[in-house]
Amino acid sequence: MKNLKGIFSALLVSYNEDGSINEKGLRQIIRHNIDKMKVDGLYVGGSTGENFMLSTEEKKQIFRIAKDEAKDDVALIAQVGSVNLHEAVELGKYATELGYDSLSAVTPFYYKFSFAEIKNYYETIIAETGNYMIVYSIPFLTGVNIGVEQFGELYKNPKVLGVKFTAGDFYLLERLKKAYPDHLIWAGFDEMMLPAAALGVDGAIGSTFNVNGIRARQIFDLTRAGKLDEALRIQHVTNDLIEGILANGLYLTIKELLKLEGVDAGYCREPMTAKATEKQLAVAKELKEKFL
Ligand code: MN9
Repeated sequence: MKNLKGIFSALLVSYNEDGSINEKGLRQIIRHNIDKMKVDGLYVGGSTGENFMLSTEEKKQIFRIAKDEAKDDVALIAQVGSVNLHEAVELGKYATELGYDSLSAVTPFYYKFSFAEIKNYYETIIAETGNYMIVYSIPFLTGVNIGVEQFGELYKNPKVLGVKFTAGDFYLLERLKKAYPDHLIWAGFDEMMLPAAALGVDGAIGSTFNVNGIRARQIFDLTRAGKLDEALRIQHVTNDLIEGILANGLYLTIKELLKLEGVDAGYCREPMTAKATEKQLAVAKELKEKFL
């Protein structure tokens, strides 16, 4: 298995204006991440890929294109989680056959599933695919909170490598690192990378690395090396950029920034607003000039 530590872009997907996948654009985004942002890997099919608005076939198409373009250049994680467990298993088998280094699955959302149900969901995907699993915990979107002991329950399965931790609960993060030092944690909020790295996370998975991957690596490495002043200086610049991106529309703005870098990042997928307004384009240009 490839090394799964380090800096992973949560891969953006290029869509045409009608919402269909723009394969050429997607390939360009992948190349940009590997060749220019120098990421260690790609997290495919996550929130940033606008995955939860896609059909099963479209999700497979993206896994296929990403593997075909990235080949063995970087590590690949396939997010296959779905409220439809049958779909998650089908996608998990598909990505495993394609050669993805690990699967990841969002905690099942919408219904208030019990922990026993959540555990069964992960056990089923692992048993059916035989691949590794990274729990994708993102309570602010799913409403699902998993505690320290519950993580321990999930970690009893040796295939569970760790968690993509998209939360600002640094007490929980620290308790997890202490309780399960052999399990990996990937930080999920780019704007909080420094404190997460200070607490010993093993890597980070983020949307903004598609355009800000070089600074992200600097923050991570400097923090791990104990050079906190320097790391904080770069986190400040990064967060000025992220603040601008969030205020202007998250994925849409990152796509416009990529376009200004010559990457055909396309449109967003409805129900998200597909196309940037003139005002949003102007803000993206300002951000590009200031930060990229
Ligand atoms: O995968 C991303 N989470 C979401 C992680 O997009 C929901 C993050 O990279 C954030 O986009 C980023 C901005 O808040 O930290």
